[in-house]
Amino acid sequence: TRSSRFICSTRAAHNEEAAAKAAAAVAETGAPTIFDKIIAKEIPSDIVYEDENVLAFRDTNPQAPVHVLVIPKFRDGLTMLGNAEPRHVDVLGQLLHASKIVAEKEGILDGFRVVINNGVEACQSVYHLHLHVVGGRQLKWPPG
Ligand code: TR5
Repeated sequence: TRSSRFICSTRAAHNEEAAAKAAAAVAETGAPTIFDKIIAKEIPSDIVYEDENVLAFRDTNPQAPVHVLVIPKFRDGLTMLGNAEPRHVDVLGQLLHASKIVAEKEGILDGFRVVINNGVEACQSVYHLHLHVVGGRQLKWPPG
């Protein structure tokens, strides 16, 4: 296995392999994720923006002063960007546009980053497509 599996989480090393396998399995099956409960408002979240198709809420483990997740309300097979199909083009555009609205609302239009982690090797941990909108500090490049 690649060392990247060891840097995605703070879990003990002996759990890493199992965690990676579980994540990959969820990506395959499309099992419900924690984001379904956030969308259903069964779990509270700090919502920044919402419309018919998109929900944006603050990440509970922020990596910058502003760190908001933008997700489709209807996953429709979009566990990850790598599963995108032509039918998803509209919602993909809506997610990007919502990211701009979030940046505007948060006052970071002068400098922000939109990130999609796709798959185990990119440290994706929730298999419901989400865009990270990050900013509010000087961001470094390249990312890790
Ligand atoms: O690693 P990827 O790209 O999959 O990003 C998943 C993100 O979801 C991480 O940045 C987590 O910090 C974030 N996350 C995980 C949970 C959660 C959350 N953000 C808001 N609220 C959350 N709840 C209630 N539960 C989580 N497990």
